[in-house]
Amino acid sequence: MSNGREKNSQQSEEKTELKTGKPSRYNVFLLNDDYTTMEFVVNILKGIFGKNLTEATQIMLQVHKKGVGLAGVYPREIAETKVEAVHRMARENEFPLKCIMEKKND
Ligand code: TYC
Repeated sequence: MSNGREKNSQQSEEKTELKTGKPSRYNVFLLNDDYTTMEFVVNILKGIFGKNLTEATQIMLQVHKKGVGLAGVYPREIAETKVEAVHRMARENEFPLKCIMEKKND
């Protein structure tokens, strides 16, 4: 945990989870850029997000046309791991692909 704000948001998330009995879920989005290849994004969606070729192609094209697309919805720690995996794969392949996560409304 890197700062106070993150600690607070995690504490309030834990309180909500205790009250509702349900873990918070996070949307994980891929962002468009001009350099990452379509083939690489499809492979990320298949390999990291468990999509089949048809689903992966649809999501990749949504990102390419609209700028952003939903790759999956997960509990916080799994979402964090997915975001890191995308960034590590992108870095290793010298692509600028970005991936973000956003808490869903409880
Ligand atoms: N816009 C990229 C291209 O034309 C393809 C792309 C799609 C890149 C989705 C990133 O998340 C992304 N090669």
